Amino acid sequence: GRVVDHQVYIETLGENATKVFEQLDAIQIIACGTSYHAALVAKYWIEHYLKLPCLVEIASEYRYRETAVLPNSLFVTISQSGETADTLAALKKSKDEGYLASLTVCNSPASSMVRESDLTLLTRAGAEIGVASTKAFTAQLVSLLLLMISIGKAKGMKSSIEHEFVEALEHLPHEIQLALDQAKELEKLSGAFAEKHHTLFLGRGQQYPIAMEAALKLKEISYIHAEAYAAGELKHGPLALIDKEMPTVVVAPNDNLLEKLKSNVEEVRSRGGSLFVFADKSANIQASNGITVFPVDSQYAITAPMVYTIPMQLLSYYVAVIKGTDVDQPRNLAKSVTV
Ligand code: F1P
Repeated sequence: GRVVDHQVYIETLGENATKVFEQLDAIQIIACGTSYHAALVAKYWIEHYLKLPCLVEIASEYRYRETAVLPNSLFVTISQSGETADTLAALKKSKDEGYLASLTVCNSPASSMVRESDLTLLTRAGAEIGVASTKAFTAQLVSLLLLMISIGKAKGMKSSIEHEFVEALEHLPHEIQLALDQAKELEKLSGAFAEKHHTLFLGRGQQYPIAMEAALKLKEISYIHAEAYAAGELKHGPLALIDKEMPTVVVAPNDNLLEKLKSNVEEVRSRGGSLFVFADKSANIQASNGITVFPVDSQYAITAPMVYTIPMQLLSYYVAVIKGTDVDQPRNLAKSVTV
């Protein structure tokens, strides 16, 4: 419930950061798993608000391929542990590739990635017990938003935009609490997923990576096959999967993509699929036969990804509880993948 002190966070980057930010013309972000999904949200923000090209790639591909670097690029790694072998190898590889500098967004101050990076932004999420990353993810998103503000300031971003983002961040603990208060309703909803073998998650814009993260959480802790698609991609293949055995979760954006998303909802409903739409109260999506609407309080578009993440994580949690899987220690997974 504490208010975000964005100055403190930005200062953890150190004095050299501003000089690098003034010079940069592009950003390359590398990460794995949940951290990769945080990177994808940052891409939407950085390209939308800063108009800077932002490339995002999973570390296990980047580290092994021939890469071409955009001029004046900043190389960013995101990692909860700071020890993930693929991300660390990508960071080491980047040193000979002509980047302006490297920056790690990391939870662990004593980690290898922090040691190997020119700049560090600590997420300060505290120790995470579960293997599946949860609070590290929302903390990464907050940190990446602060990073964007920091780069924006060095690039002459309007102070009115900065104030709007800081206001959204100050409001965030309250909105997260409201989302957590909905746990009981999510528990009730979870039964509809626990009895199925598959789930489809749909999102658009900055909520598309949130749909990807929701699918990953369901896979990781409840062992249910889940896939995420950008809603506009539905008609290019996944519509063929829709029937009454395939629940579809929609992470609705509260921005100008909402109208497009409503037509995607109709595409699923008219084919007999059952829909669970997580949407802002003002979105005006009507519950009906086949459509369950779950209201989410999210006043600011910029922080909506953090807010919508909470019901997604809780849903996976309650599905896992019904299925009796080990939520903290899922089979076959390790907290830190160091090989
Ligand atoms: C990346 C990651 C986590 C996931 C699991 C395996 O770790 O894919 O997102 O939850 O623990 O590793 P990291 O680089 O963010 O520490």
